[in-house]
Parts: sequence; C-alpha cells; structure tokens
Amino acid sequence: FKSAQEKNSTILIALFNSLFTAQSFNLSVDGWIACHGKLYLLNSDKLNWSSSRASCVTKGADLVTISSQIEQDFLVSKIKQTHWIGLSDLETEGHWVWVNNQTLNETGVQFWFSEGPTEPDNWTNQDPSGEDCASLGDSNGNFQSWFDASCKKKKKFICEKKMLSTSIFGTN
Ligand SMILES: [Ca+2]
Ligand SMILES: [Ca+2]
Repeated sequence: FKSAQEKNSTILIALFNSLFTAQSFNLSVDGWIACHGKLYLLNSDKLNWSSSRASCVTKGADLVTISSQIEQDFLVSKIKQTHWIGLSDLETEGHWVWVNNQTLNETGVQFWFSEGPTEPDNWTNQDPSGEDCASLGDSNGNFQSWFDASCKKKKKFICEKKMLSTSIFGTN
C-alpha cells in the first residue's frame, strides 16, 4: 500500500502531466506545428532579425536552428515567402553560428543557395555593413535554400522550441 505522501505525489505528477499536455495541445492549436519532438511557429509579422529573435524569446522559444535534412525539408514545405532563421555571422564575418551556439560543422548540414551566385556573399550594395543574418528562402521564389541578408531587413520568421510533453504526439 502506498503511503499518503506517495499518493499525494502521484496526484501531483498526474496534475502536471495533464497541464503540460493541455499546454502543448493549445500551443499547436495556436499556430505551433509539431515535427520530431519540436514545435515551430511561422510568424507572419515582418521584423528585422534581432526583433524577430526577441519575439521568439518572449514566446519561450528562439529563432529556428536547422540541424538536419528532415528539418530543412519540413520547413521548406511550410513556407511560401522568405523567413529569418536563427543563423548569423554577426560576431565574426564569415563564421556562421546558430542561436544555440552550434556552428555549421557541429550540426553537419548546410543548405546555402548554390545555383548561380553562391551564398553567403555578404553583399554590400544595399547595406554597407553587409549581410550577417540568414534567411530560408529569398524574395525571388527560391524557398529551398539559405541566403545571407542585411539583418535590418524586415522578414517573416520561424520560432522553434522543444515540445513540453510527448504524451499526445508519441516519442519521436
Ligand atoms: Ca556576413
Ligand atoms: Ca546574400
């Protein structure tokens, strides 16, 4: 037989579980979409890169980190316009780092545009400070690749966060 204390903890755990499940469910209804244990939000507001990141952070998330072909393909299938992603070379020109501090070598995948002019090109014609922030897709309909762009540009953006509970989505 369980002690009263054990019973209380069991009830507490059950309460927490239903809370988390309800929250995950609500978040997915509120525009968060689930894929392989992560939740993504495609924001239709257009903000510059750092404001986009701040907006994700206020939602308990961050700009998306793309670390696999599966993740890239999933996001490509969801967008029809250019979106900011969580990749920049703001600290050191040419050294691209994700918002979770992983480098492209560490994640092992990169999907820069390479048909014709190769990205990243740190183009300075529009913004003399160059291009230090990465987007998935450009304004010419190339949604399958990454482009570096001026961080001051206003774009839609993708937030990502870990799923709080896998109980209703399975354990992938
Ligand atoms: Ca740059
Ligand atoms: Ca560029």
